[in-house]
Amino acid sequence: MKSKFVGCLVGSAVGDALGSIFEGFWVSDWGFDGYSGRWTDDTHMMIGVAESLISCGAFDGSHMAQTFIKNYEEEPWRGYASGPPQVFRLIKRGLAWSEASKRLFGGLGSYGNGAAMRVAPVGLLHYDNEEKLRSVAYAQSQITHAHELGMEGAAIQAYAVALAVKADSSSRLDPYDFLGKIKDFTRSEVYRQKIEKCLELLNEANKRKVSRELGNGVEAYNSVPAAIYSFSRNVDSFRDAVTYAISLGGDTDTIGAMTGAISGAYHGVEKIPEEWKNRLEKIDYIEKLAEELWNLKNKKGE
Ligand code: R7I
Ligand code: MG
Ligand code: MG
Repeated sequence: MKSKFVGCLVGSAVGDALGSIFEGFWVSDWGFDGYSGRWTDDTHMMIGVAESLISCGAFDGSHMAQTFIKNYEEEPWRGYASGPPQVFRLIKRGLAWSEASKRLFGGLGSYGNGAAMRVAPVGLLHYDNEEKLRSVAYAQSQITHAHELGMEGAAIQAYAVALAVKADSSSRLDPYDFLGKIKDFTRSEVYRQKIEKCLELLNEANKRKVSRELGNGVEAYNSVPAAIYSFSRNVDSFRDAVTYAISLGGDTDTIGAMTGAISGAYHGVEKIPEEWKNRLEKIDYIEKLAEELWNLKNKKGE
């Protein structure tokens, strides 16, 4: 199980670093020659989630918001979208962590995938408590993504990580069963329909059709389903799952990161290709955070 915790966070960072080579492009004829192991805001914020959970021993919204702000100010060049830095400025001006994000996008908050791309540590810490997982996934979203579709995307991604970490990878996971559980978990009609499409498309060979129907964009509902699908149709291999995810095009670093988190949680860190781990930026620190989450989980036993 510890190897699955480490595989989840390392897998997420690897997917981000690989996918960032292609972010925003339609990928048809491609390779990973440009891989440097450098990751983007997706991993930077996932690290922030893990750091805050470990340091507080549980979710603390104010502390997590301050952790995001500190990390952002140290390395603002990681490729952040426009929303989170605006929220950070509002919080620094004195708004509460739970209020600032509601000011964005006409008062509804963001439905970008920023809350889902970083949520993996929540899926690990609360893998065995569905309601706790849901409430903490929503709460960590609220710091930057108040829109219900942004929050729901994060909850579904956390739940997918939880299912993957619980599954025994020595007996093959049934993708229909996996997708069925996620469909039952979601409270959103938008996501329910997307997960139904994932089920329908499991044997679809045409990638353009897959990305057209599931989406591959920066909106949470256009990228979380694509990541869950990429894992589901490539259950047997971390390499295949992440490569497939990135080949869907669009928001490739984020779909890669979310697929990598689920697949890494399923297979464990040993199954992530060495050539991808070798060059991964700050892999020792990411592994340490995963081990600390593992220790926290066992200390709490909840
Ligand atoms: O969600 P967020 O952190 O962005 C994450 C993405 C990932 O691809 C990262 O790799 C990084 O590149 O950025 O940042 P937000 O700014 O909250 O949301 C991303 C984008 O989604 C916004 O800049 C908008 O273009 C769009 N968006 C919306 N558009 C209209 N109305 C998000 N919410 C809305 C909305 O309510
Ligand atoms: Mg990014
Ligand atoms: Mg992205």
